[in-house]
Amino acid sequence: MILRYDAPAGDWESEALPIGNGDIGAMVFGGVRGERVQLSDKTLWTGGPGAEGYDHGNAPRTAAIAEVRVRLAAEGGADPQWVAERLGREPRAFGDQQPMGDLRLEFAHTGEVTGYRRALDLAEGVASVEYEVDGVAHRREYLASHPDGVVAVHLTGGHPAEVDFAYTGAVDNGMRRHAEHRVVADGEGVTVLYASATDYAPVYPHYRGTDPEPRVRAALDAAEALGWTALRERHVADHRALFERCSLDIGQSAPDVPTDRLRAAYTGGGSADDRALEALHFQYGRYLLIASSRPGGLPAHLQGAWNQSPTPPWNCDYHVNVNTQMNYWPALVTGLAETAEPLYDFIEALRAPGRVTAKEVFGAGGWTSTLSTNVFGHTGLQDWATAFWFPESAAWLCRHLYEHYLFTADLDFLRDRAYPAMAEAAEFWLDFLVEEDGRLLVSPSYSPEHGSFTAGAAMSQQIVSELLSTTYEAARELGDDDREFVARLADAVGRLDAGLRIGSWGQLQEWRADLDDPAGEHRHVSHLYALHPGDTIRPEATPALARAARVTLDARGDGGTGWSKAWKVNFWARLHDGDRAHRLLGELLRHSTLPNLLDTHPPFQIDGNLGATAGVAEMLVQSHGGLVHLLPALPLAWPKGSVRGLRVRGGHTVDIDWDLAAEHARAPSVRILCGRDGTVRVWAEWFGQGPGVRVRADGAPVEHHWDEGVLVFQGAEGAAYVIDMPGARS
Ligand code: FUC
Repeated sequence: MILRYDAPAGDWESEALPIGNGDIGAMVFGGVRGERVQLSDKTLWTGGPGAEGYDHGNAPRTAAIAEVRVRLAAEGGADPQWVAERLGREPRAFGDQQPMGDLRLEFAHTGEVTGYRRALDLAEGVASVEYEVDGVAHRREYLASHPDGVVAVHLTGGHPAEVDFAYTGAVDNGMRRHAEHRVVADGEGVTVLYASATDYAPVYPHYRGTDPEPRVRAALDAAEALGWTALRERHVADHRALFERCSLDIGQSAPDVPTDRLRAAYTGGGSADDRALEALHFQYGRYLLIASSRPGGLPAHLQGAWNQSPTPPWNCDYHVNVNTQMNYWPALVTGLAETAEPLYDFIEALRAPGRVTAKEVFGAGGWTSTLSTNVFGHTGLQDWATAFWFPESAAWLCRHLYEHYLFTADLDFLRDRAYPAMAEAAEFWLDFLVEEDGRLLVSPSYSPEHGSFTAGAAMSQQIVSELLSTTYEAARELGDDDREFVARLADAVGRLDAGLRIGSWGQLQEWRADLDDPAGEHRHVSHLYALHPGDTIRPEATPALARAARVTLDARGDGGTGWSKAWKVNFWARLHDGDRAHRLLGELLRHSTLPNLLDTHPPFQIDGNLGATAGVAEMLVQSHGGLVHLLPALPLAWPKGSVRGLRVRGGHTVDIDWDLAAEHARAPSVRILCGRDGTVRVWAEWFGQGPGVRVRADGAPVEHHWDEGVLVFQGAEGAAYVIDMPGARS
């Protein structure tokens, strides 16, 4: 699990290698005579309180909303420009995420350089550079430590002639920032330590905390006292504890070519080198999430934790009409629940400003947010006509809180963290939905970035349905004694249009009216939300809708930008079409992946990396409707393999070994480690194949029964159950 190259990086976006400790992101170039380590700190932003005119995007719109609703009801639609003129508002002091600066190391090498190698070890979380020059072997290692809050570069073979740090980001809001480096000599070399912080705090309305300078000093003092060896050991232990929870073997072997060539030679045809790239890319997604999202910090933004520009694409913000959510799709299923903590804190922090937006902009209770947000609670309006309107984003974010509960079965989390945010987001919709022909609709509604404005676009209805019904389920589970609220929820769930319609050419409709263009190839396929990340459409439970989803996906095609292809991997996996999911993964790797394996929209966006990692997990295990579904979308290109440590809803961990070409026992062998006591229901296609599915724990048979082809047994927390079919034949 190593990315490696035989030349230094020239280009930041496509070649430099990312390391990060959640807060600080560093891009390593690996230059020989001049090394550049480009640094950013996720909390450093322009805009927000302290900058001229910041108002969270709030402006009264209730009268204008009423006007738009009347037009939508009368005419069935409205032009985005016309709506934006009434409802939009140019953002004021939204701000940009800022780079912190560059650490530059100069070396007095003169001779010819030989044996150059630049690498990133995903399992250790350490980047390295080695080469020989002037008869001396040089080696540098680079890490960003979460436990010790520093970036460290360790050099052996020769001291840098000069080490320098220069700020590159600028702030307009009075935010205090501090970054400092220190050069420490030790027995075997030199260590350059670096730390940064700002006085940002995620607290409405001021978003300011304590002086950063003492925190930076303290981190550097502590790291210096530890010394390189201990610092490295602590970092690797911390990183490995997360990284090693999940492993994937699809028959890859470490190829003997640099990663950029491996990617360039990738065909998607299932060769051993192709599989090596696929497995590496899967783990790279997990690596990137660990490096860009750690407890106590901000969530991963559009570029994770990495940014070199004072005016980055889309402000390096939190787009919550798909991108931020996609960043967290792999977290739970691949055993990285901790990396989602920043998202949960972020959602929590959006409630206070989101409450003001709900009231002032929409004239409703509860809380909401729109298209995208910054770190200062910009939950209000923007003016990009074909995207700005997306009040469903808060509800979509809440899905992540409820999913955390489903995956961990942690009732305290549901009570204390998920439910309060969900219930308050639900309150917004109970106030804001409109009634038409006895059905409750979202109006105005805009299918993300595709439109046009209508009432009741499919995605809007699907998201709000999901929020209201999961909130209702949670209310019942927790015994919420606010009877009036629970009754309002139940009533709304019953009257809400579900946003699931099959249209004239067999497609799943994107809008309430049958307006879909069979030739349209728009990258957003938002109306399949109910297929993924939602779970209302399931081939076994709703076959007609699943067929319609397939028709829609076929029409939209296999193209799109990076994140769009990553989403399609997930869609096809949910349709149980492993070969098609694999084909989309291939599209992503061939056309939307840079030499350093970062996803490109273009430009670089981290969502495609993280979305694809989630998609591969979806190909191997799914868990809906109280079932663990094994290998739901295994492609022919992966006939033999194993996966360890995938998590499923219910709190269990799943390991699978498969070898579909084996003469005997073609059926995979599965191990389920139970996270809690209770009934475990398991389904796999091969169960129907032959005699004698066995379930054993500690080698002893476990009592089980069959319920319409589903294997059912009682699991005990902490016990491991092995399921196999020794009698199976090809
Ligand atoms: C959404 C997408 C765009 C881009 C932006 C950051 O608006 O539709 O393609 O990814 O986010």
